Amino acid sequence: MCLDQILEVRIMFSKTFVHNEKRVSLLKELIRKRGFVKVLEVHNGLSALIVDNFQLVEKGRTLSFDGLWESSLTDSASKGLPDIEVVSHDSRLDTINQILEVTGKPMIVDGDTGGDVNHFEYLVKRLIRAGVSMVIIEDKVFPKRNSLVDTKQSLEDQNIFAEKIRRGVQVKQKRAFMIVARLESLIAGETVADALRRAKIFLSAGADGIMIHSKSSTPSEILEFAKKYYQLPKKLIKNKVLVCAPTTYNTITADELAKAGFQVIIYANHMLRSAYTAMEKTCEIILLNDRSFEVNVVCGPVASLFEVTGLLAITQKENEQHDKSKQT
Ligand code: SPV
Ligand code: MG
Repeated sequence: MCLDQILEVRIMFSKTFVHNEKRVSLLKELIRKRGFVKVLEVHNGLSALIVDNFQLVEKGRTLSFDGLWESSLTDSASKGLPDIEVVSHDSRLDTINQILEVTGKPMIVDGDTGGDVNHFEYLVKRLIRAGVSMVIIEDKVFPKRNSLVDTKQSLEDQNIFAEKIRRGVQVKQKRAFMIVARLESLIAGETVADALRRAKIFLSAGADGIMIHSKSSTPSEILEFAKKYYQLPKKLIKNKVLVCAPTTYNTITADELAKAGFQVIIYANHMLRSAYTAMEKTCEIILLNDRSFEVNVVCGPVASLFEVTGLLAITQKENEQHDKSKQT
């Protein structure tokens, strides 16, 4: 789609309050209703407000993201730290709560390895209490390394990981909260067959779905996985969700991924990557020109920040109040 086809960009700053109990089940309801959901990465209150509010009206259709991805990579990077599980669950929950406080869309949390089984039980309870809809944990050894970095990746023992899933499922009971097992076989240089074998084990342990991850530049291996996944016994995959994060294989569209059977499509790091580039450009332009005039082209007006954070609405009310008191 090209930008000149876009008829209208709407930013709706409706801060609707969503009760946590209701919010947990929002994602499951959306998947049931729409068939698949598009989820974008957020890393703080502001990035989340943008994704939560952004709407495009194109050819009479309203386009928007369905949910928020709280990424370990971008949460860590926002704190100036590497994506190696060095950011504690407490610190992650600070970011998660910051985002949930100002938004209304369902959230998927990147739970890294989940820690050990006991840590994972606590994490599940804390995420449900916070209002999160889904946690995805990856079958790597703690402390994991980001999947896109060029290093040796160590897969967790399948039985240890299956036990982690089982214990998480016991804690969440029958709630709409989802626990998804992320397969890192392809990241670790293993085969699609290995990923499928692990998928069967983790689904049997009660996982609500599978995320197949890949850092290939083409979608062929995740498409092959999806095809074979849907040949697994029906009772194993009934009511389960299939998830992917098309970061490196990003020429495939969400529609094409949905047709291949993916119900959750995660754009995993794009809000922070684009902000990073804009911020570097800002440093460059101010230094080169010895003033900030030239940087206006990459900076939005401060009024955008006033509006998105609710300051405009507050001053409007205050001004109305002031006018009323002047009249009386
Ligand atoms: C993240 O966003 O932190 C992820 C996806 O886990 S990836 O960076 O591809 O590992
Ligand atoms: Mg991560």
